[in-house]
Amino acid sequence: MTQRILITSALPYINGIKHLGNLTGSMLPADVYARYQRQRGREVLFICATDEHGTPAELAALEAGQSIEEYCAEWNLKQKELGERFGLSWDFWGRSSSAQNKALTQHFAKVLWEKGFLDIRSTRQVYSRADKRFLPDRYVEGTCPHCGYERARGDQCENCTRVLDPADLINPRSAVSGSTDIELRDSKHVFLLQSQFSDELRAWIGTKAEWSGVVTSIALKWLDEGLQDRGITRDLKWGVPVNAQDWGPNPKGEKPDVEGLKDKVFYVWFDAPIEYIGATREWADAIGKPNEWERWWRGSAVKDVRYAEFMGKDNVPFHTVGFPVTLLGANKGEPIDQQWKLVDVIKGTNWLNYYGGKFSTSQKRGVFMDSALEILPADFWRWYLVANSPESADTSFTWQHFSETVNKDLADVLGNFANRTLKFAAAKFGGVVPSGGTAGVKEASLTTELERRFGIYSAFLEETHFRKAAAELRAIWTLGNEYLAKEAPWTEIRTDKGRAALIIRTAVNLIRLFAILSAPIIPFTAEALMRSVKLDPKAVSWPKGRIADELIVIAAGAPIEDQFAFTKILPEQMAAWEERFGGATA
Ligand code: B3M
Ligand code: ZN
Repeated sequence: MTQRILITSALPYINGIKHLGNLTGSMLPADVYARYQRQRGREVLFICATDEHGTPAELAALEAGQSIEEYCAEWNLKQKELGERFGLSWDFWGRSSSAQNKALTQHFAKVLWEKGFLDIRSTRQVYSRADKRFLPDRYVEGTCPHCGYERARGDQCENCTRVLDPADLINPRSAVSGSTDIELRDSKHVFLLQSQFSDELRAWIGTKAEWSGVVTSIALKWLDEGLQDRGITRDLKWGVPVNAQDWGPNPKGEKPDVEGLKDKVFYVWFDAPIEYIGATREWADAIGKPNEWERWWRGSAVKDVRYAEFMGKDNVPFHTVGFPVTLLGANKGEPIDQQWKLVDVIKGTNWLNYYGGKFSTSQKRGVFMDSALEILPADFWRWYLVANSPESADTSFTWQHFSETVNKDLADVLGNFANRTLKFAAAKFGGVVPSGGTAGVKEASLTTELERRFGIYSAFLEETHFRKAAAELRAIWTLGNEYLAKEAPWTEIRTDKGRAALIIRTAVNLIRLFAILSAPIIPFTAEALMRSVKLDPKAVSWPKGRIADELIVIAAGAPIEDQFAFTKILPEQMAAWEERFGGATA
C-alpha cells in the first residue's frame, strides 16, 4: 500500500457562505478521510480552494458594489475562516484566481492544442448591447417555446425542464439588466475534443471497481449518450486569459486564430479542476519548496500517490470526463516521468435535502455554515452530517431528526459514558485512576468485540464509507456503555473494591480509545475527551497492535478530570431553530 495520500474536495464556489449540503457532500468527508489517514501515520496532502471565476462571481461582486478582485479576496478569507471553525484540516487553502493556476491552465491549453486535442470553432453567442457584454446562456431569459413559462433561462426551462438554446426563447432579454436590446453575434471559441477520448475513458473507468455506484453510473451515462466536444472558452473579462499567442502549431501545422481568441478567458470548469494542482503549487510556494508540488502530481506520483476526490454528485461529470481528458490529453506521448497523476478514488455523494426540498443558496433555504456555528459547536454538525451522509441515497435534514441523533449518540451514549466514569472515579477513588483488580473474562470478551468492530470501522474509513463507519463507531461507544452498565462498579464497590477499580481503570482507557477512534469525525470532542483523562489531545495515533494493549495505556495513579460535560439540545431550542430557519414550511 502506498503511503502518500492526496485528497481534494470539490472547490466551493466563491459567492458567499456555503450551506450544510455543500459541506456534507465534499468538504466534510474529505476532512474525515484526511484526519483518518494522518492518524494512520501516512503522508497526507489535503487541498482545497475557492473556485472564483465565472459570471456568478462577477454579478455577485457587482451587486455587492465591489471590484471582482476585492470581492473574491474577501470571500476567500471568510470561507477559510468558517471552514477552519468547522475543523476542516486543509494543508492548504488556495484560490483558483492565483498566478499558479493561471500558469498551469495556460500550460495545459497550449499542450492540448499542440497535441491536437483542441479545435477553434465559430459559435453564435448572445450579446447584450445595453450591458456591453456577451451573456452566458443562463443569463438570457425569455418565454419557453414549449410550455409558455415566461422566466425560462437560455440553458433550460425550469418549469418543464426542457434543455434550451438561447435562440429558442421567445422575447429574449438580458437577465443582468432586463434589456431586450440583444443580438446573436459570431464568436470564436476553443473546444476540447472530448469525443476522441470515449474509449480511453470507458477503459479507465472500467478499472475503478471501488467507485461508488452513483459515480460510475453518472460517468457511464455521459459516455453512453455520446461524448460531446466541449467549449472551454468564454467571452468574459474575469478568468484566465486565453494565451493563444503562445501556442505553437498543432499536428496539422495550423497556428491558432490569435485575433479571434483575444478578449476571451477559459471556462470556469476548465480552470477549476486544474486548481487542484494550482493550489498544490500555491502550497509549495508558501512553504518555500517550490518544486514540492510535483511529487504529488507528476512522474513518481502516478504510482506512489493515492489520489482521492470528494464531491457532490452534480460535480461527477467534470471529474470523470472533463478533467481526466485534460490530463490524458497532456499525457499523450509523454514518458512516464512527465505524466500527470489521475484520480484513483472518486467519492460522490447524493443530496442532503432540507425537509425533502433542496438547500438553496439563492433562496437562502436551509442552514448555512455561519448560522450553524452560531447556534451549536462544530462537532454536533459533523456527527450528524457524517452519521446521515447521503452516501447511498438522498437524505433529508429535519430539526427533529438532528436533535434526536445528536442527543442520543453524543450525549446519551458517548458523553454519558465518559461522564459516569470520571464522576465515579472522583467520588470513590479521589479523582485518580484506581489500582487493584485484574482483568477477567468480561474484559476478555469486551476486548474481542472491540477488536472485531475496530477492524470493521477502520475498513469503512479506508473505503470512504463514512456513514457506515459512524454507525460502527456508535456501536463501539455502546460497548463501553454496556460494559459499565453490566459490570456496575457502583454495586461492585460494596463487596469488591479491586473489581470496581479494574472496571473504572478499563473505562478510563476506553475514554482514550474512543477519543482516538472518534477523532476523524468529531475532532473537537476527541480533544476534550483526551484532556479529560489528562493526555495530549493530539496524541491520537491509530491503534497498530492489539486492542487489549490500548486498554492498559493509562495506568493506576494517573490523574483525571472529575467529569465530562456534554450539552444536550433542549426541545425549546429545537422549536426556536425550526421557527428561525423555517422547518417544513421553508
Ligand atoms: N465550484 C462546485 C459548485 O459550485 C464547483 C466545484 C469545482 S471542483 C473543481 O457547484
Ligand atoms: Zn418550458
